[in-house]
Amino acid sequence: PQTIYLKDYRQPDYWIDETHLTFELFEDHALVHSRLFIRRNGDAGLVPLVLDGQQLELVSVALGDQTLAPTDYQVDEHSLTLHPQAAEFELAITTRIEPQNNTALEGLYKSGGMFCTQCEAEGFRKITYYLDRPDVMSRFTTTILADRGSYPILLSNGNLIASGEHEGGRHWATWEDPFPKPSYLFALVAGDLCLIQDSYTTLSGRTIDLRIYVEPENREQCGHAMDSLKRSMRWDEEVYGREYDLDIFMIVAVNDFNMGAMENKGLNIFNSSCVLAHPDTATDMAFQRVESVVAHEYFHNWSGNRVTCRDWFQLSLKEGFTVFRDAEFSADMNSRTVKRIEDVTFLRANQFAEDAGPMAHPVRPESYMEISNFYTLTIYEKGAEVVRMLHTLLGAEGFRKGTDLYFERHDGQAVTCDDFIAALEDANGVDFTQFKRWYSQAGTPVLEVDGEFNASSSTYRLRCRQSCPPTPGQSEKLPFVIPLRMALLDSEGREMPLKLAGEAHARGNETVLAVTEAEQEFVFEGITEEPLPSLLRGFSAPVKLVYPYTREDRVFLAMHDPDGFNRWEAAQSLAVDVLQGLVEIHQAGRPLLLDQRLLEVWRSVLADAELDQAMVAEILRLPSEAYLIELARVADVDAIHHVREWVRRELANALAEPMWQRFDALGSAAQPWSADAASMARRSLRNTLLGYLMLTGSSAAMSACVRQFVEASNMTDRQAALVALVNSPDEHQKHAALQEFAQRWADYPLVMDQWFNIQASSPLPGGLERVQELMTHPAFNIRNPNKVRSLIGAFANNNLVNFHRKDGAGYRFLADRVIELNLMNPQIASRLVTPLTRWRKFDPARQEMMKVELARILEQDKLSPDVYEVVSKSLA
Ligand code: BAL
Ligand code: ZN
Repeated sequence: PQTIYLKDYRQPDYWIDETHLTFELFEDHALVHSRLFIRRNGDAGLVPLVLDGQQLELVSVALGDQTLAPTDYQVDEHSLTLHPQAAEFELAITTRIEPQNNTALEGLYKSGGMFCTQCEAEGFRKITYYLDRPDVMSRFTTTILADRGSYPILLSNGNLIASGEHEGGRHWATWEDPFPKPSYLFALVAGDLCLIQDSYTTLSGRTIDLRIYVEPENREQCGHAMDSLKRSMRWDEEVYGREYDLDIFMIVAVNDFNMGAMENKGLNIFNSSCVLAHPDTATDMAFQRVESVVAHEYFHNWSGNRVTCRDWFQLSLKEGFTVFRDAEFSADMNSRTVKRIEDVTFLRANQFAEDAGPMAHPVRPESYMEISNFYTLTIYEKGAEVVRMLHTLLGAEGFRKGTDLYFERHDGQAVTCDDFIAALEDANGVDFTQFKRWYSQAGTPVLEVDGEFNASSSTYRLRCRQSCPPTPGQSEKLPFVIPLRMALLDSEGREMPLKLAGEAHARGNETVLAVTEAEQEFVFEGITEEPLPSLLRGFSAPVKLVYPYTREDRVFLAMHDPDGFNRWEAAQSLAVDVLQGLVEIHQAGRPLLLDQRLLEVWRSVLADAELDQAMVAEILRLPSEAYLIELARVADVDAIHHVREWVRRELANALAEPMWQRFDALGSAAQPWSADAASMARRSLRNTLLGYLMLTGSSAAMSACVRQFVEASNMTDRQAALVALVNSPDEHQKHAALQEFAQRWADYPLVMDQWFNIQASSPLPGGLERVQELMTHPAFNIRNPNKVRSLIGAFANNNLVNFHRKDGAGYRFLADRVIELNLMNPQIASRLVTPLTRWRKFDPARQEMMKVELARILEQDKLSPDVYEVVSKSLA
């Protein structure tokens, strides 16, 4: 495959002002008729028109009123080239496609009995020949013609302007979208769907028709998505001044979908896992995911659709910004601190690993082979961190001034990350030239800090040193702008007033320092006792902070830091330090002994009745194996797993009594379910405690767990009990619970996804054999991405001891699945291969086995560009 470079960007030779599409849908094919009104760009002279197109059968082409002969144009695997003479003309093309055979789920395909589309990034070219690039924005009118019995619902972007009957039991509908848009935002749905309808009145008084379409059996599971949508609409009006623009907003849930959801103009198409939520079938985590994905896609209407990307290198322009927006929305709807903890935990375990791996790339990449491979944690999550830093540096008000200007200046345009920054700069009179290195330099910066107290001058000197490890194609990095939110704590844990030497004004008790140099000092005045710094509060920059805290310091911060996030961070880092120390002891073959300080912090948090219950749960959870692997230079998976499990058991045994007390005080899983944050927090803490108590092996814990499994009023509690049973040594209880669960929920694919996931993630021995057997289960289907993720993905990403088993069978299994999926669904295949690409993290024997599997994949005939890019780069 070819490499595409940002530096080669140039405007298209032609624009498409209007796009008129007619889809004739049949069971064994579809005909797509397009009529395009095309205009040459500027006075480029006579240039060929090269339209993108893949896997299309070209039926006819007409330029103006003249049908072209095959000698008038050239067709190859990727394009159709024409030679128009006029500067403005009408082009009519008919293509034939086979949606029922489209297993890649890109373009027009069938999911169950319905037709649907996924066009981002380059799926539209699998529907018809087109200038399939985001800077070509066109007004779309779409007519769909299909059998009325099988496809009573016909949807596309914009407003329904006409519909009617057709011969042979068929019917048609025409939709018109008044907003020019790139082809990646095109959508079509045809199916037998039921409608859940509501309405929303905007701040300016317009009434919007809100519609969620799902398969009839899912009708009862849409209330939460609808509520989330209305809350998102209100929030975007209040926080960003953005109102919805069409009169109708539709969401359609489909079962087979490569991503979470897609923000097509006025017609969002969702993976059913991100729409459906009912307390009987969905966990609290699923409820929160639905809320955040609904919000994310809705927010794209402005950050993505009204203002879109000039080219795919700018993907984070819309994705990073929109993830930041949805994270702030979720923080406002739920607990801000807990949301931040969850996001930071995810970022550090996963995006940091990406930044340290062979696919590391800047937030604005400079090249790619297959753009689908760049829907990454770096573009999304790190991109959101970059926007968050801008928000931190400008303050909420300054940031809002900047986004107002951005939306006003660029409405209806396809723009770049530089345009976004320029709007923030211009609205605030600041210069972000250096800051922009966050867009161009890959890798996770390391921020080393130390402090020196001088009693005689009453000063405290904070020394900062930043560096960034080399990443592919970037050996040297220039200093970043790192916003360092911090405070200084006295011996009672109180924040000290901050005044920097050389500054006229004091900065209050908390401040944001801008670290801009490779080495930089900040001197605080009027400091009369040795302080303990509370650094990088709220994770104010996506960096690795290194400060020479002792374990006592961490204990102190975990108990006393007034900042909730940093209290959690101190407890986590204490646990990391303890776990890393024990891994070394275990490797040396010496007996393990638990640092009592960790125990005391856990005991005190457990007894803290003031602390939000969700926070207690977050603090009690130990750092994940994935995070410990990310932190290790050479990760000893077996030792990490052994030590972490040992510490969990030690904590459970030592704290069993207070854990029981707290557990009992939190009520029962049988009590009626409620969606509010306090109830979710209660369930979260109760289930964290249940997990610990089950490790004691006591019969009391087992009966509490079994009772919870049987009596739970909701899926969160039932599933937590199932996880604990599946991971317990009691084979009888485990099998009984698994069987009961599978029988009860056999008709609920999303619940069965959880059933697969729980078993695939269980670290007990024999994990690979379990997964292989589950692949033959009737509910498993390798063509369904949710099933692949919940069984194969969960095994390779969450079940690290089993995946990395010493004989390499886990690697071989994953490579076989990647090969199986390579042609069937290249996007899913290329995502699935990620764990193998991290081979550099492991011991030489495992490295070798992982590389052998990667090489075996690379040798396959007909490797998709998606898989080729990831595998070849990881071996380079
Ligand atoms: N644009 C792809 C799906 C999403 O990020 O919303
Ligand atoms: Zn998005």
